[in-house]
Amino acid sequence: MLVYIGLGSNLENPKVQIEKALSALNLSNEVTVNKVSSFYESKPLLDMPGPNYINAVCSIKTSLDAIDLLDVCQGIENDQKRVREVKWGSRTIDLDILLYGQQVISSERLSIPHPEITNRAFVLVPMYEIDKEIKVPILGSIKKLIDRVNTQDLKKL
Ligand code: PH2
Ligand code: MG
Ligand code: MG
Repeated sequence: MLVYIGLGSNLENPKVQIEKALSALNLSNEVTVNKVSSFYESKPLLDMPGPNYINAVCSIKTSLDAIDLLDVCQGIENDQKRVREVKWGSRTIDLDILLYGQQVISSERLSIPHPEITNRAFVLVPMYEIDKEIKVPILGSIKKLIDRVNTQDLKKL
């Protein structure tokens, strides 16, 4: 299965946090990191207080089902000492499963495609960078989605 994962961090050396998470993903059983986007910097959403974020997207190949992959992602978040306090608050690392093949999943723990995908330039732009032909189930082509967001405040590093 080809899966897209969004990575984000705004604490404790964000670039290193993202690098660490990418190696941890690649070292996980049944996960191979395929492509990795550039890193992008942006302000926290909704003018939340806190340092700027670094975001990136990777594609992986995996034989894990979506829930087992979520466990892997949350294990990595825990290993990198993520603390869950406020919703959308600052974090050392966030791993979001954006797309799981062309599957649509709506369960208590997982919503795929990731429900916020359409609003977030820091997700759409790196996705488009690694694969210009992505089709997001229900929502349409990555190209069409990108045309609808403001990409001006996103800085490619
Ligand atoms: N993630 C959030 C909240 N706000 N802002 C930016 N720029 N990048 C993020 O990854 C991000 C955010 C919660 O997941
Ligand atoms: Mg997130
Ligand atoms: Mg998350």
